[in-house]
Order: sequence, then C-alpha cells, then structure tokens
Amino acid sequence: MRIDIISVVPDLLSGPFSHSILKRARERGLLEVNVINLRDYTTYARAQVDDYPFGGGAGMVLMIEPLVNAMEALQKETHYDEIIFLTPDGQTLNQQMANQLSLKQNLLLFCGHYKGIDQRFRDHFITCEISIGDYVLSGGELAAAVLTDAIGRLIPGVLNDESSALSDSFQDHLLAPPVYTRPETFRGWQVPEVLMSGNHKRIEDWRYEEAVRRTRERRPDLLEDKD
Ligand code: 6GU
Repeated sequence: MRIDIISVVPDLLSGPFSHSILKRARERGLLEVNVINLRDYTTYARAQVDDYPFGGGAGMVLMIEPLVNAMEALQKETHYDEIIFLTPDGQTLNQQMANQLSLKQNLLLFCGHYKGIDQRFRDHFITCEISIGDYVLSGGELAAAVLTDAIGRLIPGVLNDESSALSDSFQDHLLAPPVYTRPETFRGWQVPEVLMSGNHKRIEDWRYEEAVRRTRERRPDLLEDKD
C-alpha cells in the first residue's frame, strides 16, 4: 500500500512513520509513505501557497492551483483509490473506516492549514473528508499521521501476530480487556488468578467478560451501536 501526504509543513511528518510498527511495515515493503511539500508545486513567487479569503475574514486559504499541480504531478505515476482531505468538518474517523481504507492500494492525503483550502478543490477532486475527532488542531498533519498509523497497522503482514489487530478495542464493538505481565505480585497486587491457570477456555471467557464489563462502564454507546 502507498500513502502520499501533501502538506505545507512536511517536517511535522518526518517522525511518526520511522518507528515501531510502521517503520517495520515500510522496511518489509508492505507500506510506502511519501510526504510531499506543497510549496514545491506552486508557480507563485516566494513559494506562496495561500492567500486571503475572498469576502474577507481572518486566516489564509490554500490556493487551488498548487493543490491541483501537486495532485496531477503525482497522478502521472499513481492512480489513487481515494483522495482524502483531513479536516475538522469531515466524517469522524472510526475503526470501520480504517478497516476499509486498509484494503485500498494507493491513497492521497491533503493536510489543510490556516482557514482551510479553496472549496473548489474539495468539490472537484476530494473523494473523502476525514476528521479525527471533535477538537481543532492547527493543521491536518497530525490527523494524517493518526490516519496513516490506524490504516498501516491493519495491512496484512504488518502485525506479527495476525490475530492481534482483530482483538483490538473497537474491532468487535468492545474495548480490550485488561492485560498483565511479570511480576505476578507487585506491592501485594496480584495478577488475576485465572490468567495463571493455564486453562485457555477459562481465560478466553474471562477476557470476554472483562471486555464487556469495561465497555458497559466506559463506553455503553458502543454496545448500543452494535449492528
Ligand atoms: Cl483532520 N484537522 C484539523 N485541523 N483539526 C482536526 C482534525 C483535522 N480532526 C480533528 N481536529
């Protein structure tokens, strides 16, 4: 899978894909992430990519020309399954959306900045608008990193234990159960006895019950949503 990310602050995205699971995915050739500087595609002086909004008001707006130039240059070598704009007024990201996007081959992500991007670019080229939650970030870069991480770890072969993505919180409308590791006792606090029993059926039942209990306590909405 290939994820190309267009940004005016590409440095913000130099770290997140160079560690841990996503680093391994890239090293294994399962995931390619390219960060593209929008300023490389402007024809305006001093690498200008934004301008004042027509009609007035605060903030700057990314101009349509550099956006189209960057997109069309990339489309010469790649067909994109989705052209995604990260924006607080997009559809809120959830696990189901991440699952579906992880099945695609090539994604192009646009990070907004300032007051946003010219609406005509959204109307004519963007196929999918995504937010990562009901709060405002300074730009779409951190959201693009979140989206790329959520998608990348789902690509087959990225996680070592193939079953481990399936047992994540949200995959079955349940939060994950508690986990423990050594030592068995710390300051008198014991690991639940069942986990030491070696009885896999009992352990599986316990984990399921704990997941349900935790979900009921913390996120009852997940149980109601269940389709
Ligand atoms: Cl995708 N962008 C910005 N700027 N803020 C956000 C967001 C995206 N998602 C939640 N807040």
